[in-house]
Amino acid sequence: MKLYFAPHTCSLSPHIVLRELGIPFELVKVDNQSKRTSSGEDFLTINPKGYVAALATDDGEILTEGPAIVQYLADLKPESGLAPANGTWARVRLQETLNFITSELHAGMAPLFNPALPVEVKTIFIEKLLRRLGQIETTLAGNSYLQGERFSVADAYLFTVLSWTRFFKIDLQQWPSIAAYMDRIAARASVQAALAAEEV
Ligand SMILES: N[C@@H](CCC(=O)N[C@@H](CS)C(=O)NCC(=O)O)C(=O)O
Repeated sequence: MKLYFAPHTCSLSPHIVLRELGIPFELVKVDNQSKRTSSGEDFLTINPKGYVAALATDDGEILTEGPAIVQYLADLKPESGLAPANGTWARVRLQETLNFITSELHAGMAPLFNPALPVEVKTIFIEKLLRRLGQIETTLAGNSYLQGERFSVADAYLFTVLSWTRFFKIDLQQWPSIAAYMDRIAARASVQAALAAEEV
């Protein structure tokens, strides 16, 4: 199994999940500007969409799209509890949450990285993001993790995306439950190992 990643990006989420599961894998760094891997491969031949994360599975598939990758990985080891069984309401709720993170938070934040975005447009995106963070705060006020009292793949993804708020000077301390949650997730061995491995 190979995970194509770029530091400080959404590929951190499947990276954390791989470490949570204890599945052997190889990390392959991608330069998102040149679209070359660290060994000089043309990344566009691996993922023609040109973005991380991409997972090369042991049976020869290339899987892209973070929410699909983390669910595929969790299902390799159902006993991990990182995703509830398919066909249950708990799984549908997990998918609902992953979709919220990907479409409302991840896609809502992505334009803010564009230095050409006019400040008025940036303000509109930030205002919407702040409303969404308020909704996350409400969820986390009564739960240690997004799906209740158990860490799931959605937490790996939310942690990843919320860590970008530092680039936009959004102080997470204004939401006490989110701030405590970020500390809780950051303390996990999988997260610390993933962050350290991505800095090499
Ligand atoms: N829909 C994709 C989006 C992936 C994505 O936005 N990847 C970013 C990093 S967070 C990237 O590699 N961007 C480089 C590019 O689009 O050229 C997913 O959810 O996995």
